[in-house]
Amino acid sequence: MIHPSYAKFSAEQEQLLSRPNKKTSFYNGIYDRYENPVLTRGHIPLYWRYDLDSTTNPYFEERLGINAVFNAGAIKLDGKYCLVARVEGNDRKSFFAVAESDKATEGFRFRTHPVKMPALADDETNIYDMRLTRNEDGWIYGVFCVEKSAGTADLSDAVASAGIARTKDLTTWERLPDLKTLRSPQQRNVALLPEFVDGKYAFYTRPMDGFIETGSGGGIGFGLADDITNAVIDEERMTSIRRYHTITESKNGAGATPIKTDRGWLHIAHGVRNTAAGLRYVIYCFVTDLKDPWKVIAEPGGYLIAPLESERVGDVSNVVFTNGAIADDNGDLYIYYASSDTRLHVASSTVDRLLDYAFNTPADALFTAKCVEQRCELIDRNLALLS
Ligand code: M1P
Repeated sequence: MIHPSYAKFSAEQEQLLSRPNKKTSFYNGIYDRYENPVLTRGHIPLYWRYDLDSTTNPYFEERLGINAVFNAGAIKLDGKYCLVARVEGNDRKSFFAVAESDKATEGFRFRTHPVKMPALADDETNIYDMRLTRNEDGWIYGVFCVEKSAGTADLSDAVASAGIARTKDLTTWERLPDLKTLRSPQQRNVALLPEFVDGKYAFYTRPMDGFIETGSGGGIGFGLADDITNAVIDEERMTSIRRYHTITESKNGAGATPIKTDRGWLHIAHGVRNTAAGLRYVIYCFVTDLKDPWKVIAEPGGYLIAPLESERVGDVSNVVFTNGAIADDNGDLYIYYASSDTRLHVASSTVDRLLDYAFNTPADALFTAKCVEQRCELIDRNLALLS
């Protein structure tokens, strides 16, 4: 018999799932923020968490709790906005789950089951942060982080690599061998380009010496693989690089799968700097050349999105992170970003607006004196206009 509490909690959840989402008063002319997150742990179906049977669960206790729902890959499929979210159980293990909606900013509901991603080995401890790419070979690819223990005395020492799987419907996945990067020991934040480059599969990578520290990894890399069923990258060329005293000083990484525009590949990535309060993650933007997609042709200084107000607090505070965005055919753009490794939000803009931002925002001048010159030039032009 179904526990009597189920009806009450189910009705409460329905209110959450069906609530409308409005733009906030936040303004910068570049994008809009929304009042509510689009996915939280409260969106997870009750039947994933509770044993609904009152005989086996008389106290209606949560049996398999969910800690957080965040970093989601995004794609439009059969007219629906689809998110492949990182769902983290109370046991700290992450898995993927598809939530979909007819609208980009509200109404997301999870499919009946999480993704049963085939594992390649018994020691794959954790998988997370999928980037979704509709590739010109006809498949939808998911590229994600696969984490294993390094097997050393330090239990937090782990090894990260880029897992690859493909699908047509986001439910059934064919797992392919992990990406091999011959010159980088570890990888995270890898994204596949929708188009071939020189007839090869093109990946944005993030070379890392260790699990947390990128070490000699200088930024976001780019490499080509002949065969997706045995993807091997030899040389990684640098694209957007880390720089001293910028938002990417500690590390950076590809975010949403790059979006093709008339002016270049639009990237919405993340940058990390260290502070006395720990790492601070922000989202930034750059554009690469259509023909030579490793060449950065525009990179505005500073961040596009930084953690704001309640976004600043969560399991890993002071973090915004994106691995999914959807550009509609009419040019509307939705950036799905998570805050503090806890919940998922949306920001809306248009491709044209972001390109205007990318090409017309001054690059980071790198030195205070030059940054002041940059600002005074803006002030003087405005004062002349105002006088
Ligand atoms: O905790 C913040 C983020 O840390 C990692 O990103 P990066 O590899 O750039 O440090 C990822 O684990 C990401 O999922 C997480 O949001």
